[in-house]
Amino acid sequence: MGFDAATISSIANKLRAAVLEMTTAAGSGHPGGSLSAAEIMATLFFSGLLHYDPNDPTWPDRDRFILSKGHAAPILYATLAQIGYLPADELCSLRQLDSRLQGHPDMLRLNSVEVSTGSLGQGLSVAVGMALGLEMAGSDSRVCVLLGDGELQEGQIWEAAMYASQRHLARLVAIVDNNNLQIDGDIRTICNPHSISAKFAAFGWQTFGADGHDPVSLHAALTQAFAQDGAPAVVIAKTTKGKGVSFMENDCAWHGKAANAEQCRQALTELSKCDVSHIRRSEHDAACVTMMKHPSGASHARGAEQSRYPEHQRSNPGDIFPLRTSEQDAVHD
Ligand SMILES: Cc1ncc(C[n+]2csc(CCOP(=O)(O)OP(=O)(O)O)c2C)c(N)n1
Ligand SMILES: [Mg+2]
Repeated sequence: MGFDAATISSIANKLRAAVLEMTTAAGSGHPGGSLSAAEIMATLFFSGLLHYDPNDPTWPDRDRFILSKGHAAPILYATLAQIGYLPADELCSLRQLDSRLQGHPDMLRLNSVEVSTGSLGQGLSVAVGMALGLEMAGSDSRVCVLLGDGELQEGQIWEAAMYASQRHLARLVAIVDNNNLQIDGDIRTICNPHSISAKFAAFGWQTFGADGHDPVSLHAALTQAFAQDGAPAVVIAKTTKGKGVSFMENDCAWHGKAANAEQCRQALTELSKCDVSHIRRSEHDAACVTMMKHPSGASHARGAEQSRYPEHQRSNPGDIFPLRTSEQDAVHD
């Protein structure tokens, strides 16, 4: 799997469409910070940067990914479905009682989730421990962790950052989704973490900047970060919260609120210019998601821990949604 910017943009928008549909179907969830991370996730997972086995999420030599901003679970689940670790139609079960796809990632329900997250600030500490453990075991695996910029207000982040450089954890790479919004406003007016790169540099990290919606920029920064020797690295990706949906962009009202069916239709149309006529209303006024139904018609068992979804029932990479879009640019740090 090599890097191709157009493919990454296309996959990012498929992931966005999945985020919108699953949160609308659930009637709740976190679209804003999921949409801002779409290119980050697509570039990490679908350009050959992260090493993993699409047939085995527990492959011992895999690189580890931790979604420290666990409220963005929808973009993680969409990515896992795109890899083939989840059947696409399971995405419809987001936030349902006994679903494997809880509102925040649960490693006890889903073996492709490395760490349960949702309590902000903890993911980097877990990543540091994981990177140290892997190094001590003689492993070459990397540990990547995605942080929110509001999350950087947690003191635990900086304890972990300090210890990572103390231990020269060069195979640890953090990415900050720098959308400049948190749950209830602009990070700069609530508790300003800027300059993010100067802070990480002061803690002994190698720092890189990227336009978080430009796969070329992201891929270049991540490649440099992955090549670091002797120190952990952070990529500060400038993004727009709600990216790709005009009425969600830069509006923290969409941090933790799902679109209704009509808004979802509009969003999908904006995203893809694709035919959304096959998205139908459910009884609950949710946009449910015929295009997420798996071609095999196979259903998934809810509630029980499942092993890896059988290969013959998986959708092919690039198959989740018939979407395509071009993307523009981003903002700040
Ligand atoms: C320890 C903790 N405090 C508060 C929350 C509630 N909360 C969930 S998301 C969020 C804002 C996060 O902002 P940011 O990290 O910038 O995320 P993004 O903009 O990427 O969605 C808050 C305060 C939480 N999940 N954990
Ligand atoms: Mg933010």
